[in-house]
Amino acid sequence: MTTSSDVLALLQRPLEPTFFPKDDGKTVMELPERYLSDRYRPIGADLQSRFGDNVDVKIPVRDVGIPDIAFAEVIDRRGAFSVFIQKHREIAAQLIELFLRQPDIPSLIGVASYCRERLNVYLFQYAFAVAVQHREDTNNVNLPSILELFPDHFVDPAVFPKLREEGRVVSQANRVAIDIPMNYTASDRENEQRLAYWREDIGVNLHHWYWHLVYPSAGPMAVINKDRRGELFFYMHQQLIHRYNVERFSNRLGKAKSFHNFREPIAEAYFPKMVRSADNRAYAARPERATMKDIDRDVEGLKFTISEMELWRDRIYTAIDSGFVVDKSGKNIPLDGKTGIDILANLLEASDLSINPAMYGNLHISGHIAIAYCHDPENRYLEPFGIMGELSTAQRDPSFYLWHSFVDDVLVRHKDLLDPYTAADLSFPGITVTNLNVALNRANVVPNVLLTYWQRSQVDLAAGLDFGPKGNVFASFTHLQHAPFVYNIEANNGNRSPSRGTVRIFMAPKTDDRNTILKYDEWRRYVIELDKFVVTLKPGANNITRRSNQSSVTVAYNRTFRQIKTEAQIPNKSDLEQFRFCGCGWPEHMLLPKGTAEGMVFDLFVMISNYAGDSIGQEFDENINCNDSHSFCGLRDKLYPDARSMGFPFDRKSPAMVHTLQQYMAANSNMRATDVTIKFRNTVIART
Ligand code: CUO
Repeated sequence: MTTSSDVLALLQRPLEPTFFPKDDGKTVMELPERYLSDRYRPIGADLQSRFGDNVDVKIPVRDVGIPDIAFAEVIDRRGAFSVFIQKHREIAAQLIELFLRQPDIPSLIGVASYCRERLNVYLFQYAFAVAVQHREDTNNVNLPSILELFPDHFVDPAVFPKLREEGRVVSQANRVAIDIPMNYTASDRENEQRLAYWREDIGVNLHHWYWHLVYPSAGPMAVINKDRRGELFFYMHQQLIHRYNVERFSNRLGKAKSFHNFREPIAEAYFPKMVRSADNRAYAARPERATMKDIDRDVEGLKFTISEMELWRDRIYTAIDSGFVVDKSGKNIPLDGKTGIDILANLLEASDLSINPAMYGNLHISGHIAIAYCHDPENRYLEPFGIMGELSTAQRDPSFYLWHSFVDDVLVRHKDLLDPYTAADLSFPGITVTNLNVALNRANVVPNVLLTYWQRSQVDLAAGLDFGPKGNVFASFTHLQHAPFVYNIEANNGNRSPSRGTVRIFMAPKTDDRNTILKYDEWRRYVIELDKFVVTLKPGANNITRRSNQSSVTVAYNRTFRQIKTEAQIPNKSDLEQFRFCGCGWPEHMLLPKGTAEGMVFDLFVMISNYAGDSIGQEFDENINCNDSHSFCGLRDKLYPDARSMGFPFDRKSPAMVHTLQQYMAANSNMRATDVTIKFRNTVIART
């Protein structure tokens, strides 16, 4: 096990040279002279004495020889990097492999130090973080948040000069937080701007980045071949789309259109106003009605046509409609109700697990790429990719939701061909949910009314300000928040012995943006998961209470926004555990949709399913080791902790005679729903 300070030192201030003092000047990495870059090697002795004195900790870096990293040096050190670009993805995979191969920590630090001085800054940070996340001997490392490494990917760049000024001019005790404005990408003339608070939320984008870091699409098999990976790609992104559409209804906007006609102009513009800090170049903007074009860019090795994308799309439709895919050897592989979605999602994404890339291509990633380069498909203007080309920024752009609605529609086409669940799948003999309500976590409240509002929070961005000030500099930002609440579920167990079951809690709006009642089959496409947990019901009456912040979907605020901290800064060991690499999970502050000022009505649905059908024969404690966000992120090094298909029971069509949720629930006493109103109060409350 590492002490982690060496690993952390490599993950701070990515644009500063490795020998430059870290931890506010207290730590210095002592590099073998031949590891210094060409610029600094001739003046190595001078640098070591300038920066090596007056520090508390010197970390000697082992000379492990000169690793062959020519394969990775082809990406410009300060240029753009994205795992959506196949060439970049392959290079990252090779680099991850190199880091994983190192027999011990000193060798890892040695090789990584050499790479850090020479390789693309984003590539290095990504590959090193994936390796640290997946190595046994580094799994105690509390990785810094990507927000603090690359704040340029997450916040308005206009704040950086102000943060630098505050940090340089004002002493630590007198510094004030610099405000990141809420609305800076468009005015209210643009309807899509009503959703900017959601798309540009820092936590939402961090979650997406972490999810793909935990579930890379390329790399060594040990890293990518995780239990039900494809299915989780489908389900997590489907939930993003459901949540986004529900949020649109809250803001009186219709659902995002599915982008299935690749020749159609993209109605929505997006002007990101973001700047890559590595080279100070702006991300390209996309005007209204831009179209995807054939991509032919030598520099990234990208070459494909829209016709090819159409061909892949149509082959995937054919596979779904005929119920099987064709593997590399020409064999038909059936798409059954259990593994079909996993196979399809992996080939549509496409991850390295695709069953036949030659046949089904690389559809989802090509969509990201074609949109991201629609301003410069042939590199005529030497422009790098736009906002859709990168995991940490893609969700800011309205086009993300058009594209992923298409991806979701394709996969739902398969789901809709499966037989409805049987009575045996859905029922839980002897179990009746007799009552259900939610209430705010405070005295004298009206049940089934939930509350949302704006909250102002702060985050320390000092660690990401390369060559920036010492100490902390805080930025404040405003985000959606909800008042904490509690679910109260009463269930009767008519059996003679205790029964184990899984409580599944979902919510979906009763009406769309125009106040039209949603029929059951549409309603199903807006269901958002709120929580899932296992209970044991004793014979007779049971009262189950569950707090909203225990959700299996979310991670707590301090985990989404955790700061770089070393063991020395966190004396309490259990706190350190908390700060481990657990960034994956929907941000807690976004658990609920915004609702409306007058109150928006939702169906809150609860089902207690029979554990006999849920169990995968693996126990886990949801309260330890980042296990609490398993719905979207699974469990580290374990099986996905639910045998049912993800999204159960709403992932499949119901029998044709079902038109309402009430009809759907009628035969199942283990289900219950209640109306819940979400009221939005347009006030800003500071986080205490
Ligand atoms: Cu996460 Cu397209 O897969 O953005």
